[in-house]
Amino acid sequence: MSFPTNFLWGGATAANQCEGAWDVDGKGPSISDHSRAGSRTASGRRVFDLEIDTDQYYYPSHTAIDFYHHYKEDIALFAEMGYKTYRMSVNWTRIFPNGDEDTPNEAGLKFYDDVFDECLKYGIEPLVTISHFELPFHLGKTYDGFLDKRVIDFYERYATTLFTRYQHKVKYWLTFNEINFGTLPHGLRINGLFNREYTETEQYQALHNVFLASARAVIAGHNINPDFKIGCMLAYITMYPKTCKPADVLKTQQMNDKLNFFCGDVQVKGKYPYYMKQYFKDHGIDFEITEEDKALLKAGTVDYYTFSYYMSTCIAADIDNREDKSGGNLFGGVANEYLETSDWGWQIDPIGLRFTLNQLYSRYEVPLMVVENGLGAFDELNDDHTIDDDYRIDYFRQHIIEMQKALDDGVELIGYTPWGCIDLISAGTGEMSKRYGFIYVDRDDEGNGTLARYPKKSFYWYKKVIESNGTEL
Ligand code: BGP
Repeated sequence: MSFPTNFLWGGATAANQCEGAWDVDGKGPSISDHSRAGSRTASGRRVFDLEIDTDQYYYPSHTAIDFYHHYKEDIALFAEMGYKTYRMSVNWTRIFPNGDEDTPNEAGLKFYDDVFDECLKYGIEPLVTISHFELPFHLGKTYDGFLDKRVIDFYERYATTLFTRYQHKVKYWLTFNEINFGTLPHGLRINGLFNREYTETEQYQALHNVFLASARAVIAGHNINPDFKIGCMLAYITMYPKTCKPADVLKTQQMNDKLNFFCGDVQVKGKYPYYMKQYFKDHGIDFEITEEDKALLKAGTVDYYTFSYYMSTCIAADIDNREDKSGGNLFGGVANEYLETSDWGWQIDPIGLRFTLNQLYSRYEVPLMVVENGLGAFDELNDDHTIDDDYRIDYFRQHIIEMQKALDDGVELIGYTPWGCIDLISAGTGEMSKRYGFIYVDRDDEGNGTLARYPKKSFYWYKKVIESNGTEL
């Protein structure tokens, strides 16, 4: 079987990692604008630090690749590749600079009108993430983010503003990027928890409020335009038992439930799963879930499920999987001897994508979309401005073959938007040199460079893939 004729081939970015222009046209600071590429760790990797008590804003995200002023050129290149869809995010702080204003910033709204018009001019369907690591800094600093229920109202107002304004331009929406990331200690900032230490109860209370915000947005969106397709988005890190020891298998199931399935279960099935209720009991986690909340979660379930897929990991019963990160990822886990890793230690596992697509479809039976997948690598710019990224082509080829097989398995997969389709700032490290794109951007980790865009070898390869609807790989 080949890819369906209306398959949504495209690419993905996020505002905070590409737009730059952090304070232009009335934009306020987001949590990303308070982040900077930090010091290098012992392994040579950078970590992304959050600076709370300073007015100093840092490269990279405040300038990034200046998509704000290059969007026409960039979208023209996406169109040249034949994109059917472009996944992007709206920067909350362009629309509500502090997050708690009564009225939106017209200049911010106008910018996205222009971006969407540019996409539609080429027949590219925008796929919009409403919140992708761009929480207004003020909401974190003053309210402790989603820990405060008023922030649910602010989010709903923001989402409703977008739905109303763009109802004739955008059909596909995602409420929160990688919502499950907010359950990890280093992910708390995305929900605005960064002023102090927070108890586990508070962390789950904040996440609960994010679920409620998402559900309210789904309901509001469908009221404004019943044709809207509103989805969830999770970071999915496929987990295998390290060995066939039953204890390893059981541990894998437990970690998988908590880290991969939990948020999707709430957003697709509309209720908390039994294993989390038990986890809360066992750990003395006690926050209020009212009858009204339960009804809201039920009424605000998503239309489709999307996820990022970069790697798999292995879980063992007798070690602290969260501490051991030899599997190369943020969820923890140990190395898989059968897999190779990227330059950043992420385990490359195309077959794991087929496995995951089947796992998710059998659980949810809603349309699926892979909205992030890709290889962060060091690219070399040749003298003639070409880039021979055969390793990236190889990575995508293998993943697309497995998606094809998942379609053959009967999975309803409706789209594929590789991550960082144009080089941008890494969310995890703040580096520019961790490049994912089909398009090279002349800019380095220190912010030097002309910002010129150069198609890589993979650009022409992906164009052919889309043209042939996935048959020429
Ligand atoms: C996901 C995020 C993206 C993106 C990607 C790659 O977690 O949704 O924003 O950045 O991962 O990660 P990194 O940039 O750390 O390589």
